[in-house]
Amino acid sequence: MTMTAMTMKMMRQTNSIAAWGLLGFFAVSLLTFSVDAGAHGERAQLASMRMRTLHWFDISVSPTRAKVGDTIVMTGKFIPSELWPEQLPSITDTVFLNIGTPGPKFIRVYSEVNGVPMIRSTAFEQSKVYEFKIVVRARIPGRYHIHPLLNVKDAGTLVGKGTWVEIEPSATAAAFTNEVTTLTGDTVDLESVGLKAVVGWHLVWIAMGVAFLVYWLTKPELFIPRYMRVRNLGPEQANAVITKRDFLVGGFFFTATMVLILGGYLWAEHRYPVTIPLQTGKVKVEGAPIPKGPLSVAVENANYELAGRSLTMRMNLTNHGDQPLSIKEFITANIRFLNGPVSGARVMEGEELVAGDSLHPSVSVIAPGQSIDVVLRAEDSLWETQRMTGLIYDPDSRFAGLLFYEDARGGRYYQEVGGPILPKFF
Ligand SMILES: [Cu+2]
Repeated sequence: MTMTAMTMKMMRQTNSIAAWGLLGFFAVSLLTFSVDAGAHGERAQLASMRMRTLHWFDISVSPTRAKVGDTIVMTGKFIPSELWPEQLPSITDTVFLNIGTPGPKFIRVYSEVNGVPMIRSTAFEQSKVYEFKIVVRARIPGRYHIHPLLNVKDAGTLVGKGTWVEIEPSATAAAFTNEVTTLTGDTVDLESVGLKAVVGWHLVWIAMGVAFLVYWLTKPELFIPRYMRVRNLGPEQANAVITKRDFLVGGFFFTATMVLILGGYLWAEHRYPVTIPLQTGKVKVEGAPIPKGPLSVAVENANYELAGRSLTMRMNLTNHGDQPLSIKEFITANIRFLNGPVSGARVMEGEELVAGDSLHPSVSVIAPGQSIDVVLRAEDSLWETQRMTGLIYDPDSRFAGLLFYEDARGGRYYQEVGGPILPKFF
């Protein structure tokens, strides 16, 4: 078998594998969408990535019912994990705070982290608390699942917990406007500014492209006959397949393209004489220390029980304070495991991924001065429905989460706990 034949065969095989893969992908997507039309991929992210990248908490969206043109505010906090996966580009490099919505259903009016406006990218430190605020205005009616998210350079998008928001048409049913005053003092509506130019240029380039294709595709000989002719004529005669007319038409398209680009540039310069480039620098934002309180935690080991849908952590807790500390909550991968009923916790109306009575510590209250071994079990079907079972396929099996506890005066503390994890199959 010659080299070419082998390659051809391999290509055919690769193609068929790719084709089957693609078919399978579509089938699975169809199935997924028909089963759960609401979700949009947040569960598809690796379990380990959801557990060990960002701990989002205290996320609140208000109001969750609004009209077109109304302002909606999302607030919350996050802590970049100390156990950030080694293979994932770090959040300490470049990151941008954003909001995840299904299409341009909102406009982002303002965003900040720890009081610093987040118009540009920034960098975050691991194990620091960051409090964010994102202000959006509703643009198109509908019911949307919106998430806070961080775009980490080279790592991709890491999403926080989603909230359903319902947007109704405005009372007057007037079209949505987004007016801003430019630095030169003009007031423009960003919904329509420059739209004619965008449409116009698209039409020009579509016309150019179609004309170019029509010329070449309507020639009597396409690729294979031309290839045969070149082969018959011999390589030194290959130029003969290009006629003088082909040459002229090619030259015309080349010149027209250059003239259009230059013309467009000059026209834009004339139309908008004062412009500044898009800003790309980074801003600096200080992280706040984690309010750990007087509790020190030493994780000994952890198991993930497949059948029991539970994570069991064994840890030594020492209370250095003068107040008893009671364990309240464990958050990982945006899932809240509460020690007690949902009614007793700070839960937002309609909040998702909250499992009441799902955190079972062997000891709930750590007395002042006490140092004790505690077995903490976080157990709920959410492990399964949120596809956290993928944890066991991780070549670097470790977990991380936030442990919340309170003192008798209502002081609220938390810290990150994490470490290696072993799956248990029976
Ligand atoms: Cu969502």
